[in-house]
Amino acid sequence: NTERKPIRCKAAVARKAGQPLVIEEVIVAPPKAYEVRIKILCTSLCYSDITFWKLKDPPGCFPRIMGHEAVGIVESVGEGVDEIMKGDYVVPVFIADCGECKDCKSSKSNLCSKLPFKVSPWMPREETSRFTDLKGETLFHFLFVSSFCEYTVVDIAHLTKLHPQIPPNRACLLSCGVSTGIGAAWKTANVEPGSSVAIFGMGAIGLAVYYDFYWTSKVAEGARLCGATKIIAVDVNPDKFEIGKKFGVTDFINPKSCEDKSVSQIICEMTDGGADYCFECVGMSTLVEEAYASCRKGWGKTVVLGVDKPGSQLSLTSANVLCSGKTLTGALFGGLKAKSDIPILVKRYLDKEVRLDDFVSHEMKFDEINKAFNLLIEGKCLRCVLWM
Ligand code: CXF
Ligand code: ZN
Repeated sequence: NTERKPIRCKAAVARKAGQPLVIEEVIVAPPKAYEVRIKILCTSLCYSDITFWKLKDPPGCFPRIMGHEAVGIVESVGEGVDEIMKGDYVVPVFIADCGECKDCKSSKSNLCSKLPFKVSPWMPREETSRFTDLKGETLFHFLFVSSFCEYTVVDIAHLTKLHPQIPPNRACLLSCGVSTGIGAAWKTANVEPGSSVAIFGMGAIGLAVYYDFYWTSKVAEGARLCGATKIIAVDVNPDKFEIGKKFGVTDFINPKSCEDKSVSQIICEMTDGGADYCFECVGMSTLVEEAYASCRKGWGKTVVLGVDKPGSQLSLTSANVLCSGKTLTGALFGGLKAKSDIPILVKRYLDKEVRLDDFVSHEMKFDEINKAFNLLIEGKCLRCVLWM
């Protein structure tokens, strides 16, 4: 029995920025108050893992155990934990849902103010690490999840219990990217059937956004679609276009072959004045500006989902903002409230409405994690699931 004892197990440690992860043994401390230690079953890669793994500044966050899309089984619980038990099937999420603060109690926010989101190298509540290497050196956490390890410690506010019927290699997708995309269309934009949507960037997040658009339309029985529906995908990688069609994209724009026109000009022409909803899924400020320019005056809404470098700035003229009547918003986790919305997505998956299967382009063993990193960097992979 490992309960309340340190566990020695295998991890993929990011020792230095941009350097291949090192598979090594580490020590995982038992959970403290309001924490849970979980045995990871599957973890998948999200582009944010790459973004922060590459990042040299701020210094001091390495060696680190990265990974934040995962699913696992509770191995032991700390003091004060009563909502979750040993043996529970759980999904960790990088934002908290404490259920008690003003934000968590409101249906209008998913930004917990008791345990606010930050890119921290520690646990959220008791700001220390639960990981050490075999030499006794501290290993830092990542996004309050750190799933590139056989065991990890997660705060209860960051865990959602799952229906046991969803398989682990699908459930892990709900931990970040796919939920973010679906949530952005469903909760943040509230896309109506018949609207036009432009999606900038076609990683897993982009595909989830437009997939959700189809899903919304399907629920409305397509009766109100009236043929005005457009789902425009913008991406510089033409390989993504074929995949996009599988998910229902109606039009493609490759910015590299636009010649004398800008992407926003083309979108405004295609949609007779601009798309109803634009989603920036890459994390590039110039693309946010382009997305904002592509949404319709009066009611257009642009949702920022991509993660740009820290400090990256947007440039918009205030006259344009004043006169356009457009909305620009961001959404962490697509505006979803983890504890209440993930179970809804699970039910929709089990009811065969949300087809998570289509997002999994690769599956491999945890030990092959560096191969998975390379696939994602090269844009050859949508979601790669790693089995522990
Ligand atoms: C991101 C969201 C923005 C900050 C870093 C983490 N989430 C997950 O990929
Ligand atoms: Zn992510």
